[in-house]
Amino acid sequence: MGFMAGKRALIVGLASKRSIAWGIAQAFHREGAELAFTYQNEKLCSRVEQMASTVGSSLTCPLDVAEDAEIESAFDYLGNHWDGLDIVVHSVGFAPRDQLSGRYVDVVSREGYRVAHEISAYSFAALARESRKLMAGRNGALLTLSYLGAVRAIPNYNVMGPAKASLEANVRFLAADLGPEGVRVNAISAGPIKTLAAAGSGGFRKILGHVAGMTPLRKNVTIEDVGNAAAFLCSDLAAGITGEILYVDAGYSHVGMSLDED
Ligand code: NAD
Ligand code: 0WE
Repeated sequence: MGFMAGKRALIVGLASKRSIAWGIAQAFHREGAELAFTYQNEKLCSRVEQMASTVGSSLTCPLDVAEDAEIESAFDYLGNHWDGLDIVVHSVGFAPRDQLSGRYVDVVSREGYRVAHEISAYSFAALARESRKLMAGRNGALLTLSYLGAVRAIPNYNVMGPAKASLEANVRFLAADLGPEGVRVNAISAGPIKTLAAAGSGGFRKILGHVAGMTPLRKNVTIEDVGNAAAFLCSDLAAGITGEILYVDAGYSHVGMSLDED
């Protein structure tokens, strides 16, 4: 029996088989959890339904985290099918494309800043708030995905850096608030992975090569690596861990220099 048997999890942020959310879904399924998924818009509906079915799930509903009403109706939908919920995974990040290339000081705008923070950081707190009723009285866990740009200045990541810093602060504040209710709140800070959200291919290949040469494990992490760490953090194996930012980055964040890069 898997170490997540009997757990019910909602996964927000599945877009393709390369999504980090997909690595998480597969690990959760392997460990015996029951799954539900949301999709951002109708364009993604059939793809998400199809992927859900391969991990034994027929629970899917729309959720654009920019819309309060959609957040509420997603949890209403779940409440109509499940009598409780143990896990919410937030694997959502977005800034307007014009924010993600060029010098931060040149491209940052009021609107870009607002959207990045609303979609990438506020939405985690909003999901936490709306999930409370269904998660009451269980050993619940909330998980989000961050990136090193929260704590280091990384070229072109720009306003997503401040947004991830805000997301990580959300982890600590939510952990403090929800701990007494038995809900743990953590983040995984993942190394770069080539997903749809991983910016235009050329530049990203360079990042992947740099990281693989520099990092203690001399590799890039995979969605499977992140999925396995996520399964641990959201299971009772991690009952003593909350408010944590767990780096799943092959050790990159711990080194300052490598003498045999590339
Ligand atoms: P992805 O493109 O597969 O997933 C991003 C998801 O965000 C998509 O499913 C998209 O539908 C969803 N999304 C965007 N705006 C939304 C909205 N308004 N409402 C609902 N959903 C919305 O890419 P990914 O790399 O799997 O990204 C998942 C998370 O992992 C993000 O938070 C990202 O910042 C983080 N992350 C990614 C990497 C990486 O290198 N790929 C590294 C560290 C952290
Ligand atoms: O968090 C991310 C990706 C975030 C992201 C990506 C996009 C592309 C499409 C947010 N918003 C958008 N908006 C779009 O229109 N990562 C950690 C992956 C990533 O993105 C980078 C990186 C890394 C790593 C952008 C620049 C530099 C490095």
